[in-house]
Amino acid sequence: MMSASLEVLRADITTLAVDAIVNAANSSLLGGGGVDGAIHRAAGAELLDFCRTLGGCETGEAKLSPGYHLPARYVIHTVGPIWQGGNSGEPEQLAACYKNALELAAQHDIRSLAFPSISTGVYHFPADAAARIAIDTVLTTLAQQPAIERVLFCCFSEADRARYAALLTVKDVNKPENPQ
Ligand code: AR6
Repeated sequence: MMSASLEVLRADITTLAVDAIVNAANSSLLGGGGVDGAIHRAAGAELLDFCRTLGGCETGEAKLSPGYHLPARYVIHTVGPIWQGGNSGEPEQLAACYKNALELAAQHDIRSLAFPSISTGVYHFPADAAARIAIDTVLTTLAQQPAIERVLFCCFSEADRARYAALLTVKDVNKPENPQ
């Protein structure tokens, strides 16, 4: 039985004091725009220096770094798929991002983490489909990872926050184990 709490909030992910924040990076892991750029700016130049040692990251995989100047202790870098119409494995690759990030977290005793809406910005994955994959994959993976206590879906827009909130309410995920 899953005992973790799933929460939705609208925030800049770089401000969150969780064990790890997840970065929607690109395969170079050498920074970019969007949430990736914000994380590198807030973490400081040490993050880029460390990422140079990681040798990049395949789509759907995840790699760990320290958080440096962030309030979060770690950053989990993952690379979402670029949307190409949906028939090129994008849904499975996006699910792999969430699954691999959570499994990497569990291996490093990370108990609380925050995800951005991976691939829904520059990579153009449709936001509703992406949110459903994010929630379903987190629920499925957490059932195998009882040490993870708290997962935050960190939305940047009010529309995205409302979308996640509606999907989580339908699933009733925080009841009855975690009445709020
Ligand atoms: N906090 C939380 N969410 C954010 C923030 C923030 N500070 N900034 C943006 N978002 P994107 P992708 C949201 O484009 O689609 C980069 O250049 C944003 O509104 O950051 O996976 C990488 O280097 C959207 O909902 O990532 C890659 O090249 C979500 O984060 C490429 O973009 C993801 O948007 C990856 O594209």
